[in-house]
Amino acid sequence: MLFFTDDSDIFLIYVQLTVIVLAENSMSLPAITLWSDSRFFSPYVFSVFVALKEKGLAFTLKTIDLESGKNAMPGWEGYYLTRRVPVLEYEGFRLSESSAIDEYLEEVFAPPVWARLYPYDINKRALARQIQAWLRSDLAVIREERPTSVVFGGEKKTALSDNGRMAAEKLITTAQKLLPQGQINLFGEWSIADTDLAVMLNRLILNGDEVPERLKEYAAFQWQRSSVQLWLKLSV
Ligand SMILES: N[C@@H](CCC(=O)N[C@@H](CS)C(=O)NCC(=O)O)C(=O)O
Repeated sequence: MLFFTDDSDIFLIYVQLTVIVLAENSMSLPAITLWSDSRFFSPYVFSVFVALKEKGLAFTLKTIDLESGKNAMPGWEGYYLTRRVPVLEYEGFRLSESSAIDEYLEEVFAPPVWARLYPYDINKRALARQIQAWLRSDLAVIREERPTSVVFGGEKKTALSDNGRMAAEKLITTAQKLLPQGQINLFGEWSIADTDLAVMLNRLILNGDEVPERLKEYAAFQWQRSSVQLWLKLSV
C-alpha cells in the first residue's frame, strides 16, 4: 500500500514514471526513415517532417531526385506504393500519402506520452482531417500557379489567372471563417492542419499576392515553429 503525504509526492512519482516511460521509448525506438524530394520543396514531405519533429522523434532523412524520374523506377523503396514522396519506413513497414502518415504517427506515437498532432476533441479532430483532405484535393490552380518553389525557394510568379483568383478568394474566405479575428491556431492549440493551411496561404503571401493582414499574421506565426524552421534550413 502506498501513502502520499501531499500533492508534491504524487507529482514526483508522476515525473519519475514519465521519465521511465520516455527513457524506455527512446531506448527501444526502431529506426524511422523519411523519404523526401531532393530539393525539399514537397509540401507533403514537409507535413510529415514537421509531424516527426513535433513528436520529438529521431529519424533518417533520405532523398530521391524526382526530376530524374528515379521515383518511378523499380528499386526505389516507394515504387510499389505510390511512386511519390513522402514515404515513411518504420519497423519494416512502408507508408505513402502524407496525411495517412501523419495520422499513423499520431496512433503509433500517441498522446499524451508523445506530443499531440491532432486536436483532443473528436469534432475538432475530424475538422483537422477535413482541412488536410481539402487542401490536398481542392485549390489545384493555386498549387499550379503558386508552386512551393515560391514558398521554399523564394521564386516569384506572374499574376494569377482568373481561375487562380477565384481559388485564392475561396481559400481566403474559408481560412477567415476557420480563423476568427485574433485566433492564432485553428483549434486553440497547434495542430498539423495549421502547418498545412499555412503552406497554402504562404503560396500567395510569399509571392506578394493580396491576402488579408490577419491571415498573413497567422501564417507568419505558424512559420516561427522550430519544426518549420528546421525544414526551411534544408530547402535553401
Ligand atoms: N497526396 C500525396 C501527394 C504526394 C505528391 O504529390 N508528391 C510529389 C512531390 S510533392 C511527388 O512525389 N511527385 C512525383 C511524381 O508524382 O512522380 C501526399 O499527400 O503525400
